[in-house]
Parts: sequence; C-alpha cells; structure tokens
Amino acid sequence: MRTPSFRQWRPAAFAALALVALAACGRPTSTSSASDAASRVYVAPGEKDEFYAFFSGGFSGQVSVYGLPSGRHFKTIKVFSQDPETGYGYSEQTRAMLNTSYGNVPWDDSHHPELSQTAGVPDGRWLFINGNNTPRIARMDLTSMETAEIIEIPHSAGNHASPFVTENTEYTVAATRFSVPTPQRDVPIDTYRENFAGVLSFVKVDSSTGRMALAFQIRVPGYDYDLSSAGKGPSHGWVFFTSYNSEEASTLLEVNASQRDKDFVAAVNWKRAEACVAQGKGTREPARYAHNIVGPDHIARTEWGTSVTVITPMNCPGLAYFLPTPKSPHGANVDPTGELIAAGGKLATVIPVFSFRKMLAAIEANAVDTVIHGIPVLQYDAVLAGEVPEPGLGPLHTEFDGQGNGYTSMFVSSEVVKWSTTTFQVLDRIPAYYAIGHLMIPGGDSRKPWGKYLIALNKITKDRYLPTGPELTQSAQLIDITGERMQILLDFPTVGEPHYAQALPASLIQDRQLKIYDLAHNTDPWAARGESEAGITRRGRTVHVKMTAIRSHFMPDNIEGIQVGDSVFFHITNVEQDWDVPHGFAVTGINNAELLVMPGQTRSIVWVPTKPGVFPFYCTDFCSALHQEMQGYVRVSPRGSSVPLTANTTRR
Ligand code: K7E
Ligand code: CUA
Repeated sequence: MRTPSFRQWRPAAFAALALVALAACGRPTSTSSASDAASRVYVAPGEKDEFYAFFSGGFSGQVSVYGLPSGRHFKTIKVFSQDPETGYGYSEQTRAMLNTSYGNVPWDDSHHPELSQTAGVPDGRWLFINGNNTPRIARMDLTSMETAEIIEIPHSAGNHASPFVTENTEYTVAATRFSVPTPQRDVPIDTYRENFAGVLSFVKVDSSTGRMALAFQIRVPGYDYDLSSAGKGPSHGWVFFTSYNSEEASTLLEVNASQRDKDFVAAVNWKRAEACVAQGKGTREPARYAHNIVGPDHIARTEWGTSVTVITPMNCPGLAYFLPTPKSPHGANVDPTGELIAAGGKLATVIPVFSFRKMLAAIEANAVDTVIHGIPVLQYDAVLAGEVPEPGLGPLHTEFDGQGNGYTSMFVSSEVVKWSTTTFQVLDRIPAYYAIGHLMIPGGDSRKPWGKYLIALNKITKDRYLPTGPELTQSAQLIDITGERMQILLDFPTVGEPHYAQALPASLIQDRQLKIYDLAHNTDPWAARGESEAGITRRGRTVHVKMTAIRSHFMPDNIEGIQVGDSVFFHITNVEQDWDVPHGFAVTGINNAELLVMPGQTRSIVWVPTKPGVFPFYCTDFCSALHQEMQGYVRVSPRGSSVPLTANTTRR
C-alpha cells in the first residue's frame, strides 16, 4: 500500500482505502519496473510526442496543451482569462473577446475541452470549452491554437454540462448547472419551485467556418444539470444530460439534494426539437448576450444577441424523457457503439448502464412511471442494460477504449475501474493519486477511441511531488491500458485544475499548424506593414504610435511630445515573416500588460503616463543576438507643454 497520506486527507474514505489496497496488493509488480515504465513514456530529445492533449485549466480559465506520452507542457491557450504575459484580453484586438452581458469578465472556470467531430470521430478542426461561471462557450482554432470565438449563453447560470458536441458537430450543447429564475427577475429564493427552471441550450456550429449561433433553448424542471454526452450511430439525434437536485432544494444541497434514491438522466431528442422549432412551437424570448468573434482582420468584435427561441417538453411531446438514475449522478457517457449510456452516481453503489435500444422500446411500450412537466419518466428496469456491481465509491466519469471496456473514475475510493461493456463485471482497478475527477482516453468519448493510454486527472496530490507551501499542484497520471492490467507510467503536474481533457493523434494536426500571419494580408487599421508606414499622430489627448518590430529594432524608437495623462496607443506590427520569431513590447510603468506579437501580426496596447520623464520601452522576448539592443525612449512632458510631437520615423 503506497498511499498513506490519502488516509489523512479524508477519514471517511478509510473503507474505500481498504478496497484499493486489496486491489493494489493483487497487482503484478515484477513486470512493471520503473525503467520499463520510463521507457514507454520516454520521448528522446528531438523526438516528438504521439498525441496532442488539451487539458482544461479549471479556475485558470485557460486550456493547456501537452504531449503524450511525455506529459510535456507546450502552450497555454488563452481563453477566458486575461493574460498580461501576451496581452490577451488587454490588447485592443482581443479585449472584446471577454465581453458579456455582465460587462467585460476577465476570468472564468473552464471544465470541459471538446474536440469537434465528424462522423463521431475527432477531426482536428476546433476545440470548444465551457465557461462555467459566466455562462459561455469558446471555440479555438486548432491551426493557430488561439481562441477564435466566445458566445455567451443567456438564461443560464453555471454552464457546466457543456460544450459537448453532437456526432457531426451539428451542435455544441450547454445546460445550466444552477437553475435560476428564467428570465432573470427579483423573486424570493424560497419560491424556487414556482420560479426557477433549468435550460438546455443548443448552439449550432457552422460546418465550414465553425461559427456558433444560439439555435434554441429547452426549458426544463429546476434541477441542476451537470454533464452530457451526445448519441452516436444508432443514438444519433439524442443528447443525454445528467441532473441532480431533483428535490429542487435551494439550501444545504449536500443534505437536501441527496434525499431521493434516484435523480435523472434527461434524454433529449434534438431532431425532434428542430422539428418543433420549425413548426413554430417555440416562443421568441428577449435575451441579451454577447457573441465575440475574431474577424478576418484578427480583431475581436462583439455582436449582441437580443432574443432566443425557447421550447418546452409540454409543447413538444417526444422531446425529452427522464431515465431514473441512482444517486445524484455526475457524468453521463455514451459508448463508442452508441448503444450504452453509463452514468456516474456520486453516491451510488453501482454504475447504471442504460440501453438506447431498450429506451426506445420503453418509449414505444409507454413504460412510464410518471410525467414531470411534460417529461415522461421511464421505468428504470425497462431502460437498464446492466449495473456494474461494487465498482468502488463515488463513480464520476466513464471513457471507453473501443475494445469493449469502460473505465470509470471513482472519486471517493480514488481509483480507475475497468469494466466490461458486455458482462458489466469489473475487470481491473488501479489506484489514482489522489481523488480522481475526470479521466480521458484519446478519442475515448468518440466512436473511435485510439486507446493505448488513459489519463487520470487528479484533484489532490498530497505527498506526490516536492511540496510548495499550502498550494500544491494538481496532477495527471498516465496509465497504460494496452494490457489486461492497467499500469501507471507517469505523473505530471498540471496548470490550474484539469477537469477534463481531450487528445488526438499528433499526425491529425501537426502539419497544419500556422507558422506566421501573412503580412500582406494584415488589414488591421493600425498596421505598419513596413517601416515607411510607421508614424505618430495626436487626436486631442490621444496619441497613436504605429510602430514596427523586426530583429533588432523598433521604428520609431525615439518619441517626444507625449504629455502626462495622454492615452498613448502603441500599435506594434511584427514585420517578420519567419516562424518562431515573436517580439515583445513593454514600456515603463504600463498598468495593463505587455504585448507579445506574432510574425505578421499587429497588437495594440494603451499606456497612460503619470509623470514627466524619459521612459524606456523594449522587446521582452529574446529574439536575436542584439535583442538587448531592441529598445527605445518616450519623452513625457508636463501637461500643456510645447514640446512638439515627433518620432524618428523614416517618413511622416
Ligand atoms: Cu467532474 Cu466540472 Cu466535469 Cu470536474 S466536472 S471532475
Ligand atoms: Cu525583439 Cu527581442
């Protein structure tokens, strides 16, 4: 038993620990030496990884890109959080990305990266991720690995069950975790049952551009909608959402939302929803929401949505069914065949696995217990394919290997449990260090899992790494799933809290990576495509500096005539056209951020000098042998000074 500190973490898990210990003792250890494991994750210097993996940053609001099997961290994609290191969310070109109906929101809590799919298989085009706190969905372009678009989800509060995609990325979905009054209004909290509702949102994705549009929302009972998974193959056209708090409690949910033996998986027929919308069964409701899109000029702009079509199960029979699910379910995951739906009940003693075929038969036979707000509750036994008995404690999420096995994370007993999708018997279990949340197999939520590896995404690391004060890193563990028994190969720390992750073979996207932005196609209005276009202009108390950056100087690099309190916009164009030659820009005392400017790109930042003097600016990215010479000066005079505005440009 190698997990002594787990006991300290949570005494209640003691029984679970015994279970893990039991399993761990039975594991063959002789064949799994450290050097054997090391050789399987070793990527020699100069060699490349086999998979790209995209991890959510949780409360960091970003996405981090890793290589597998090495666990090396390559990049953090800026999504929902301002990043002063690059200027994302601060620069004039990117600030609008964070606009919402609540104002500019510079942070979010991102949980679920989701690759776009074609025919149920990740296609390497886009990556979506949810903003859980201020409900949003972001879309990243996988050729630039930059955020291209963020759409706000109105009527929602806590966009957790998101942004899972349908089989051909027809839709990315968003379900509200917290039910709220919809539309929002000022009501007593104890009128929860009368006034609060859940909302399931369907966001259409344009198949050629990826552009998102809010298609329709389904108003459902006021439960907490937690996770979802789209049907595929035979279950194409359906999405399955878990819900908890069917008790509709608004206080002390840890007790009050754990009363019932079963909550629900909501099976939603989105083709039926489309038909009802087409038949005019929806109502158009006012809803103000931001839709932020990066244009062809690489400038983000906000379009404001004003209304949304809302349908209800009452007005659209056949739209939704409830599958009773023990107990306070969290994850719902459809297997690669599209026939099975595994649900993780946080407090359940089994993993219930539903059959899509039996669900259709139950609907046909009207095997209904009751009807809630127009949603028939199907009989548990009529829709059940099987239960995985004694899986461990706290089942959360399931992924599949495409070989007839499911792998479920057990939060409380801190382990991964492998089970058969035909016999529903547990085949193997392996401890996770510690408190595993999601797990991920490359393609493991798709029709074609690539198998080979499983990543355990762990909340708590305790004694696994060198300690770093009160805040310890969260962690991923790479597990080999090619053999009969799972084997841990590697631990690596993560950025922020990785809830979920996605991975795909590197070969799908590595040759399509954008190397530079084409300077000839730079249509930013403040671009200086060459040094002759650099210059300086004053409009009242605003000064615009068009500046170029190239190894190893800025043009202009001597600026005079700036006055205290001016708003000085530095518009920096990196006129390089070589891969991997960014330039940075920072000026003394700038209150917002630096800029990191990619080749061919223009980025703008505003600086308001607060005192007279001569202030240096410089390139922050060591770009060449003469990088240290890449510097300049701005002279700032008192307000009302007669120093003329000049810059040592080659023209103007
Ligand atoms: Cu289980 Cu937000 Cu997907 Cu975290 S959630 S673990
Ligand atoms: Cu440009 Cu350093």
